[in-house]
Amino acid sequence: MTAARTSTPNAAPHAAAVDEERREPMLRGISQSVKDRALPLLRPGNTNCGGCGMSIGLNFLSRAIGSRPVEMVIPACCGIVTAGPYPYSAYGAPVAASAFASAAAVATGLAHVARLNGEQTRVICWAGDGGTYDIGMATLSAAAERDEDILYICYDNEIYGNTGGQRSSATPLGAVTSTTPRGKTGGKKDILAIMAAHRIPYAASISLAHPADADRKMRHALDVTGFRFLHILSPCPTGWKSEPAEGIELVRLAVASGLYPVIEVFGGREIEVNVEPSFDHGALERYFESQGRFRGTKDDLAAVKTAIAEQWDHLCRHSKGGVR
Ligand SMILES: Cc1ncc(C[n+]2csc(CCOP(=O)(O)OP(=O)(O)O)c2C)c(N)n1
Ligand code: SF4
Ligand SMILES: [Mg+2]
Repeated sequence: MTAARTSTPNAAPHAAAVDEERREPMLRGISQSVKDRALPLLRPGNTNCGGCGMSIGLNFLSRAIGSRPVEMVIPACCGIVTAGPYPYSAYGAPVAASAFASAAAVATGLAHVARLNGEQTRVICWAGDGGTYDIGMATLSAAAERDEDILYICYDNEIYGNTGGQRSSATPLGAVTSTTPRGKTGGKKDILAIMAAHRIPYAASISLAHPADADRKMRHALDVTGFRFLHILSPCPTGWKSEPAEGIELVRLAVASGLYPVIEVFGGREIEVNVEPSFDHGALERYFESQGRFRGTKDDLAAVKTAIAEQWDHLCRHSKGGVR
């Protein structure tokens, strides 16, 4: 558990501090303080690279959380390095650092303790694609199947970023990583479909290029009870070999080309498409050309287009038809 560091030197009056401790007894003296809640979730001093999509995602989440009390569980991804060294933390909320395999199980425990204490705390897992698609899948699937009252958010940079950029099962076709030096030969797992297949109350994909849609979904996911899953395509300039300033534009191109469907799934069955792509071939080309990880893999574009067409054929046949 990393302690939430207050950045103001003025100590709160003793009585108020004791009172606060009483309200969040399980966290003892390291509870989220009223002062912390007024600060953003991601505070200055964090270790994220410039242009990291995860930073943007955390800032979106911060706005959606507002004054709700939250606790976060973060496995061993870039997101836990973000906090900085113990006992300091760049997070404006209490964070439990978990092993990869147990993030959803740890979050389950925290959610049950909060309920037993009669607290309104919302428990959020914040995990990378390696921790979600691969290493944490067993406990994630189990928590979803039990419909635990947790919000699981996967920021997907499509690699094991923290350990030097190895491929994960979220790495897309053609991407060069440190373990796929000639480009990955297979495509991504469809994580949203996998999670929706657990018939959870809510699953959605978030586009960092569509802030209003993202905010609506994050607020909804924080409000609903039961297991909620959000997926964020998260540009990683370091691993994608892209310009730090172009992250949002890359997401916009991924959405416009149909590569990244922006959808939500209710109860595992009801699909709504939130942003209609233009299926512009130019957008797909620019998405690939702007990232060094796709350099020399242009031949894969035809295969990518086929995969996009197949996915949208499926989505159109199963969605309610309306685009918000
Ligand atoms: C069980 C286990 N296996 C491997 C590792 C080594 N490891 C640390 S971070 C990491 C990559 C994490 O990738 P991801 O979850 O996508 O997060 P990112 O670093 O990309 O933010 C790995 C493999 C570990 N800490 N624990
Ligand atoms: S390696 Fe990528 S995901 Fe990790 S902090 Fe840097 S930009 Fe963000
Ligand atoms: Mg990753």
